[in-house]
Amino acid sequence: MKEYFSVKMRASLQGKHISGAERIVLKEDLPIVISQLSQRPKDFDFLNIKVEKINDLHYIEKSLNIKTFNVKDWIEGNKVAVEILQNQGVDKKVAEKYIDLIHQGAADGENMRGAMIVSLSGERLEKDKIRGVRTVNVDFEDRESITQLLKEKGYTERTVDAIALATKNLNHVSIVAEYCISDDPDYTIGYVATKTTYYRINPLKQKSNEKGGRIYFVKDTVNIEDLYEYLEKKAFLIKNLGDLQ
Ligand code: PML
Repeated sequence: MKEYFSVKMRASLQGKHISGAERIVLKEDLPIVISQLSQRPKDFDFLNIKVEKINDLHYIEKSLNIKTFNVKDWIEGNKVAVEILQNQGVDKKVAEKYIDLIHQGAADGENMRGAMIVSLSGERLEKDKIRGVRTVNVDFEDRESITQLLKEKGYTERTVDAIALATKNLNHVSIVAEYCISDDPDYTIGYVATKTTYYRINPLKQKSNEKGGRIYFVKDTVNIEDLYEYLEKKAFLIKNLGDLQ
C-alpha cells in the first residue's frame, strides 16, 4: 500500500514572503524532497517545512491543455484574457474591474495572500478579502518527467506549478475560469484557465509591477463552504499532461 505525504515549504526574509512550494510524494521520497525544498530559497531568515500524511488521495487523469498567445504588450494580453473570460460567461465589465484590482493590489493596494473569488454576477465571495482562498494539495504524479518535458519546450517550473493548480481549480464544478498574474515583478507571463485549456499569455502584466494574484470566477450557485473545503483540503495527483497546442 503506497503512502503519500504532502510537503509544504514557505520561506520569508525580514517578514516578507519570498518562496513557497508544495509537493505530494511517496513516503520513501520524503528525505530527498525535503532537502530539495529547503535549498530552494537563496536567502531567508525563516523557513518552514510542513509534512502531512494524506489519507484520502484523489486522481485527475489529465491536466488542462496548454495554448500560448504571444502578444504585443500587456494591454493587448489583457484584451485577449477578457475575451477568453467572456467566452466562459464572465461579463466584460466584471472581468475588467477585478483584473484592474489585481494589477493594483487587491488587498488595499497590497497583494492578497490567496485568490479572489468572483461570481458571474460580479460579487466578491471570499470569507476574508485580505487572505483570499488558497489552492493547495495538488501535484503531478510524475512531476520530474513533466517538468523536464515542459522545460525542454521552453516552459518554466512556474508553469508546472500553475498548471497543476489551475487543473485542480477547474476540476471543481463551480469554477468556470481563472485569471492569474505573478507577483514577481520580472515574471510577466500570466494565464487564463478554462475547463479545457490553460491559455498562457505573454505578457499579461507590466514589467516591474510587484502586484499579482489570482481570480476564480464561479457560478452564482456556488456553495462557498464546499469550495473552500475542496480547494484547501482535498488532495489530488494529476496523472498526465494535457495537449500542448
Ligand atoms: C506560466 O509561465 O505559464 C505562467 C505562470 C504564472 C505563475 C504565477 C506565479 O508563480 O505566481
